[in-house]
Amino acid sequence: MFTTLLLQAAVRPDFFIPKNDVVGFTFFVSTFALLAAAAFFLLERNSVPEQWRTSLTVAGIICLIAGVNYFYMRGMYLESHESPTQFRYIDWVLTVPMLCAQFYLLLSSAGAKMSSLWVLIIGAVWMIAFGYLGEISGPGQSVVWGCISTLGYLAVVYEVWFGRLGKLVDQSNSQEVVNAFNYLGYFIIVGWSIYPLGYMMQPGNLLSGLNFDLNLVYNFGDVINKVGFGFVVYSMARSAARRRTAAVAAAPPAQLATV
Ligand SMILES: *C/C=C(C)/C=C/C=C(C)/C=C/C1=C(C)CCCC1(C)C
Repeated sequence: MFTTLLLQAAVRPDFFIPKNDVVGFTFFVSTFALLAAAAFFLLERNSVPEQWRTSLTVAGIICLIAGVNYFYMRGMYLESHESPTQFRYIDWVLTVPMLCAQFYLLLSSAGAKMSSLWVLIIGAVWMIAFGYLGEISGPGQSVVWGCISTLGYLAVVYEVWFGRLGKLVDQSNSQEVVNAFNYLGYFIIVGWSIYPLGYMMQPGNLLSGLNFDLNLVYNFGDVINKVGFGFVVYSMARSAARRRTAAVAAAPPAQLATV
């Protein structure tokens, strides 16, 4: 495997990133950031309380899928300098529903319903499917598809902040679950809004005048959101573990069973 990589590097000039290719460089950096994060979350899995492990595994797999996908996107981009649109949307259609599942996993022991998970997944798939149509439809139509896509985005935001999930988290008695849920909720409002900005930089769309490569925006957004989501889960899980240790140390033996 490694020798094949070295051989490829030797015979294929496009394997190297030309100087001044900023976009190519962000494909490269994103690949390694995502793969490193995947390794970290998966290796740390057993260092957090049991209740958080599935969430951490899911975070690791999200980064792994995206990291492998970025490896291919990087290659395609360096060879053709075209946007690897199909690859990107295939990645999103897998990983965004998995990011949505993180909300459900956090609250599943508190009684979250499968139907909430379906609202999130259908909203996310809707958003991505119509966004894809907008990216392949050519200038002139991408604004309309973008608006239709945004309805799916709003459905996800609504379900998390104002729908059943948002109400359920108010009743949770774990400070870490509440914090994790709120941070992830901010990620979908602030972090995810990076993507429509990138989308609007397409020719014929609202921000095309900026003359900015949308890949730069998407590459940045993917690392922030995928690694960020995992990091929120990881740090809240660690804080739950610390609080538990402190409680065990402070409690007289007879109370241990209730900690
Ligand atoms: C890891 C990948 C993530 C979190 C991707 C998220 C993608 C979006 C939030 C995309 C949103 C879009 C709109 C809201 C309208 C225009 C089309 C999209 C698909 C770029």
